Order: sequence, then C-alpha cells, then structure tokens
Amino acid sequence: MEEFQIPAPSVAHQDQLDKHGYVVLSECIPEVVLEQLIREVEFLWEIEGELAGCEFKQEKNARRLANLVEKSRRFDQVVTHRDSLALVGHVLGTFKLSSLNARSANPMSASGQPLHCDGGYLPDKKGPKVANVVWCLDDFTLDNGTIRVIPGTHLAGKLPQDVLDHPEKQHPDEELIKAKAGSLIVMNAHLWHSGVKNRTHRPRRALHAYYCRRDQPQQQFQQALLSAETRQVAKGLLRYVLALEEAPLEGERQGASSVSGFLQ
Ligand SMILES: O=C(O)CCC(=O)C(=O)O
Repeated sequence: MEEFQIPAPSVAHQDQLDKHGYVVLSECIPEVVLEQLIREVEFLWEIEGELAGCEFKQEKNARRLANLVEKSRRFDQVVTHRDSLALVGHVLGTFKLSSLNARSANPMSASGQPLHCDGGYLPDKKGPKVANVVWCLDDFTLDNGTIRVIPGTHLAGKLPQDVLDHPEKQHPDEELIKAKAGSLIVMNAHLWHSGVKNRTHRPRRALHAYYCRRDQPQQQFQQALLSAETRQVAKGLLRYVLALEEAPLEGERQGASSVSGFLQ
C-alpha cells in the first residue's frame, strides 16, 4: 500500500474513529462528481428494474444496487478515494474492498433497519475486520432516513441482536448523523448502526464502499464478479484494492457471500 501514497489521516479524525467509531468528512466530493455518480446510480436503477441489488440482497423500503465496480468506471474513484482509504487503513491495517453497493431509502418508507454490525461480525484477536465508507449522495437530515449510530459500541464486543430485545426500536444512546450531500461517513463497521425511516417525499441515496481486512473474505468476490474487461483495465491502486492478484480465501470462490448485517 505504501507505494500508493495514501496521506496520513489527521489525529482528530483518528481519535474520533477510535473513540466514537465513525467520522464525517464534510462536503469533500466536488459537485460535478456527485452529479455524475447520482446520474449513474439512477440510470442503473432504471435499467436493472426489479432485479436491482439481486447479486447480493434486496431490501424492503429501499432500492439497492450491488457489484458496482463492474458497472461503471466512474465508481473507480469511489473505492480508491485516498482520504477515506487512509481512515479505513487506520481501522483495519491492510485491507481490500469487500463490496461496492448503493442504497436509497424510499420516500415515506414504512420502517427503518434494526441496529446491526455489518456482516454480523465482531472483531477478532487481530482487531476490527470491516469498515464502511458511506458516500452521501443526498443531504442526510434528521427526517429523511439518515443513519443512526450508538457511539462507542464498536468496542462493545457484542452484537446488538444478542443484547437488545428490539434492535429495530429507538435506542437511548443513539445519534442521528447529519451530513450534507458530498460528505463521507467513515465507520468502523462493528459500530452498531442502521438506516432509519425516511419521512420525506424524496429518496435518500448513498454508496457503501465496504472494506474488509485483507485476511477476510470479500462480501462480493471481485475476481468472480468482475468481467475479464474490467479486470484487465483495473491497474495500480484499484487493482490492489480489488485484490485481483490474490489466491481466493475460503468462502470466496462462489462470488457473493450470503452474509449481511441483518438482511435475510
Ligand atoms: O442507510 C444507509 O445507507 C446505511 C444502511 C446500512 O447500515 C446497511 O444497509 O447496512
């Protein structure tokens, strides 16, 4: 990774991630890039229709897309964004992309998600296994289906579904994240979190650049899911992040894993 010149994250951001389990990089995506990414995901939702997201999981009350590195070269910049990689590296040490998905909380959605840890994972002896970078394509507000987090729970060593009677209900310590479109939310993905109800008449869209420690299986095994053409054009940092040169780990050969934080 050293050869790719990833900048060191600020001490304040490292502290925030260590203590609270997430940090918001405010409005760091240029508007023109944001507009292109929004056009791209809306185009994909239109052409994929009812199948959208099916390579991994579909979800009631939300539109999803999966396997996005395959679907447009515009997403290369998302999975190789250096400031977010610096923070992901702070959480995980050496890492690779686990998957790139999109999620849009439907307008006036009837329910939010239960609190969960991504992948349903707890850290192991080596530390955290997963981190997530949420690209806010729209403003995340208190009423449009933002993400709630329970700060500090990345250190709890417990999964919310094992200790809460109702992980879908409001939690006394929850914080609703407010962020402008073009912001990135970098999370230690062991943090208890979930998307909440969208009470507005507009969708709330995001990309999820999800990373795992390099010794962990990818959620969507890129060597199986990317076409020969995509694999061939992926060079340098992108190739490294996709782990295209590595022998598959146990459980990676099939393509997409069925493991998710909460989706059945
Ligand atoms: O609302 C979001 O975009 C995040 C949702 C989430 O935590 C998930 O789908 O695992």
